[in-house]
Amino acid sequence: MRIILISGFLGSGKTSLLIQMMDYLTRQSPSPRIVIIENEIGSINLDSRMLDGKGLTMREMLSGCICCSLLSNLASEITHTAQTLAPDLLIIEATGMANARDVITGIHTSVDESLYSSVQSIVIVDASRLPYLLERTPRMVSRQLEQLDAVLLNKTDLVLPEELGDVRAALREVVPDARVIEVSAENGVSDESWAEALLQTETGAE
Ligand SMILES: Nc1nc2c(ncn2[C@@H]2O[C@H](COP(=O)(O)OP(=O)(O)OP(=O)(O)O)[C@@H](O)[C@H]2O)c(=O)[nH]1
Ligand SMILES: [Mg+2]
Repeated sequence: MRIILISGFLGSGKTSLLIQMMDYLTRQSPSPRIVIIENEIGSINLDSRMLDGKGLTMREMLSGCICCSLLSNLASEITHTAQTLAPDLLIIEATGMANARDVITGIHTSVDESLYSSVQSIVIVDASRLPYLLERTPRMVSRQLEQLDAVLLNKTDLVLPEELGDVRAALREVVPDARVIEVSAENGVSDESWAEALLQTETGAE
């Protein structure tokens, strides 16, 4: 079982992108065995009816944040999912509060490593708000970008082409070596972008 963690600021587009990722994955393999853990009550909700019949199962953890109060529940949920459903892929959408590093450290320390093959971290960044957030809460931004395999720089449709270079450069200052993929959930994400975002690399425990 491979695990993908999707995190990023409140409203950055996690659920919108997750829905499109499901569409991509179901086109790649017609009945993928995927379980989604939603730790979100967001503006766009994943409707379990959208997932029925596609080999997708959703589990919700809505009473707190998986990076802190629900971290041990997350570990039990992952363990239970692996032992009962044994999907090929487990995707976790974290709350806007969560730092990928905390969640991943929790998984590495509390879930038996024989139950999963890798943990990938994809962080969603809202391109239209990044300059503001970097000015107001730079430490929070860098905390959120601490442990990742790819950044999806989303909402590029809201940024003027002449301003996108500055946003890109500002992001690069925080994560110089990260794999950054520029996307817009609004305009649709290309298969090439998904292939690049989902390239298998593993985020190790630190
Ligand atoms: N213009 C534009 N709007 C977007 C894009 N992606 C998401 N949105 C909008 O941004 C809002 C938040 O999107 P969500 O997908 O719910 O974001 P989220 O990160 O899951 O939000 P929370 O779960 O509340 O943290 C919605 O109104 C989306 O329609 C994008 O690429 N461009
Ligand atoms: Mg959401």
